[in-house]
This record gives sequence, structure tokens and C-alpha cells, in this order.
Amino acid sequence: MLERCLGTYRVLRIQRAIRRGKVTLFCLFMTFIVLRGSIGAGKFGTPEQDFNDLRDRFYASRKHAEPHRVLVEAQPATESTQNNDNNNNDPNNYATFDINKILVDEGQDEKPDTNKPFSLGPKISDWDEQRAEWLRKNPNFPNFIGPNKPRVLLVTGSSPKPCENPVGDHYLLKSIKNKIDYCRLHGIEIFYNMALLDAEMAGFWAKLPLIRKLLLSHPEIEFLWWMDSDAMFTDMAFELPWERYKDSNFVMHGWNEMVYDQKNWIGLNTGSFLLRNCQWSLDILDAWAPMGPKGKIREEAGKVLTRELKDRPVFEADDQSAMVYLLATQSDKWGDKVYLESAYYLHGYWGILVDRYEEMIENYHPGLGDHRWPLVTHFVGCKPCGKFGDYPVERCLKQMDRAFNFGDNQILQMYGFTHKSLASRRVKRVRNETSNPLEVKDELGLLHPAFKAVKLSTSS
Ligand SMILES: [Mn+2]
Repeated sequence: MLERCLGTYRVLRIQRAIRRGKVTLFCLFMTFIVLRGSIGAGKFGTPEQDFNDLRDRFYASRKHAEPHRVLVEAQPATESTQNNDNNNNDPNNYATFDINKILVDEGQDEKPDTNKPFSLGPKISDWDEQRAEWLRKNPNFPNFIGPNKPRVLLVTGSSPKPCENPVGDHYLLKSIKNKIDYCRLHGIEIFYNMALLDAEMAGFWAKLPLIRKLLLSHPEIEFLWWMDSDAMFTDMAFELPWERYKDSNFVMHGWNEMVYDQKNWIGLNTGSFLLRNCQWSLDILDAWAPMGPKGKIREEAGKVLTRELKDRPVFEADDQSAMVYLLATQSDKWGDKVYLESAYYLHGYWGILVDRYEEMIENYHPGLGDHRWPLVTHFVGCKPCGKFGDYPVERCLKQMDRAFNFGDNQILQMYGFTHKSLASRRVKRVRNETSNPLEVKDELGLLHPAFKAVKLSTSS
């Protein structure tokens, strides 16, 4: 066919050219291997470092006209090429090491006793008295650290195992960095959990035994703030309206009508909520937990939830549906101490927020917490640490980067920097350096915000 169109002679010429091209490519490749082995950053370098090294080397060679050095340094080439070939056996090579060699899980999971009903722990019914007594005896650990400022512990975490894909762990790192920043600014303590405390309560239920343990171990904590690892703070300046919750024990983002009237499974969200440290909270944890144990119980409970709740897909029982069900069916018992917040985004669904960040920057400012500048952007349905999510990976990761940078810009502005764009990891300077650093006030006043100020007692 080709011959008919081009003629035999031309085809032969093209074939020769391709062969020559192959040889040239092979030579180029060998040169790169040689240069990488001899002058690149080697085993510990990143491709970018390698590239910079190579560029600097060529630049220097040209400038100083030292072609010999390249030839001289090219000599250990054979050795270096062999090293690259044997990477799989090199014990110093992180890239080829099989992590499963050292991930050991000793022992078997304890078989749950199916005759015994599941419980989160020994029954406690006088926690308010026990806690009040402890607080009285420990005045240096007050449960309020200022007027209308409760002592808060933010709790988050991730699986004890590495993510199923390496980039997932990078996003977990960004997510915890983001939370550390918000908590430092707002005088909130933070706990990152990586241990599964109760094998029966794996997955979205793992937070329940953890929360109970932390409430009981830290009577000084007034509110525990649970936050999923897939949620990020996007308003670093928004302080929660604590005064509003003085008569409530449980604060979630949601709408009364959707929960109590419609029984809609997305009428509230359990990815970011506040729970007061008191007997009432231990009781609601006990009432919440029974659908959690994995296996038959969780599967059967899932069927009940799908049947009873509005628009719920078919899947095993999850903590969020169980909470909607509990509140909708026992509103008399729990309703008056539950605050469903919708005046700002204690949780904000990412799908309706991330494409509006630029518009928010254009028109508003941090500190609002609502649709104008959301406190939290929650990547519901993205599973960066898992294998499959409900949305395209590219959209999830790209938007998670944007949410991170959107929040991080509010941190960087304190130090005179900002990301070049919401998509960029790089930063640029937005202020000139000064010899009077203490006179510089950051735009948002986040260096020394009033909500972080602590008044030491004058008696000491
Ligand atoms: Mn989540």
C-alpha cells in the first residue's frame, strides 16, 4: 500500500531514516542514563533535581568550554547503568521496595460474641457528676478557656494502613496540615487517630468508640469536634458562634425539616460535627452505635435505613443514615439538644462550592463561613486514599488542591505570600520585607486574633 503511493525507493529511504532515528534515540537515551548516573542527583534526587543538575551542567560546560569534563565524568557509565538495571535488588531503593514486607498485623481479629448485644463500653450513667468533680479538683484544666470559649478537641484520622495509591497519603498530609493551621489559629487542640479501636466498628463507624474514649479520658474538653479526613477548612478566619450552642449538646450541619419531616438521608451530615462532653452525649452514642457492627447486623440495618429514609441508595448501614433515623424516630428524646446548623458551612458539599472560589475571592472575604466564604469544604464521595470513588479522580484531586490552596492563602498572607493561583503549589510575595517586622499587620488579623487570646489568671 505504502509502496504504491510513494514508490519503492522512497519507502526504502524512509525505512533507513527510521533505523537511523532509532539508533540516534538509543544514543540519546544512553547519554541520559550516563549523565544521570554520574552527575544527576542520583538515588535520592527527584526528576526535577536531576533536570536542574543536568541543565546547570550543560550551561556550565558551554560557558567554560569544558567538553572534556563531560567525557571524563562519563567513564563510570557502565557501572552506573548496571545499577539502574539492578534497581529491583538494591536494598537502598525506596521506589522498588515492597512495603508489604514490613506491614505486619499480628494475631487474629477477636470473634465477636453474637449472643451479647454490642456495646461501646461499660455502662456509665453518672458522667456529669464524675466530670464535675474532676473539674473541681483540677482548676488548672478548665473546660472553658475564655468567656464563651469552650476548650475544644478536634478529632480526625485515617486508616492504619498506607493508602491504596501513593498520592492518597499526600492528600491526607495536606488535609491534616490544613486542620493544624485552623486549630492553631483558633486555640483548638487536635487529635489524629490511626488506630482501629474496635474491629467491629471499622469504616465510617470507627469514630464512635474513639469519640467515647476521648470524652471519658479528657474531662477538661467541653466540645469534641469530629472532622473527616476528606474535609478541609476553607475559612481560616471564621470562629464558631459558641454562644449559640450554649443549650445544645450536638451540632451538625443540616435542616430540621429535611431530617424530622422528610427523613432524608442527606438532611444532615456527620462529616463535621460538635459533641459536648456530657452524659447526654454518652447516651446518644449508645443509641447511635447498634447498627454499626460489621457483617450481618450492618447489612440488615442498611436495608431498614434504605426502606425508611428518603432517597437513600441500597448499601450497608452508615453512621449518617443511622443518625437521621435516630433523630426522626426519637425526636422527643433527642431533638431539643440537637442543633442543626445551616447558617454557615460547618460542612459544605464540595460540588456546589469549588467552582465558585474565584467569585468568592472577587466579591467577599474570609470570616463569613457561609456560601460567600465556606468554613468547610467536604469532599463527599471522593476517595483519594482508596481505589474507587463516586467521582472522576482528576476532578477530585484538582479540586482538593484548589480547596487546600484557597485555605492556605489565608495562612500565607500572614507571612506576606500567596499561591500564584488556586491551582499552583508555587507562591509569590505580596508584601515587601521590612526592618520593622512587628509593625506589619496582616490583612486578616490572623497573626493575633482576639479569639485566640488567652487571659492568664492574675492570682498566680
Ligand atoms: Mn467525608
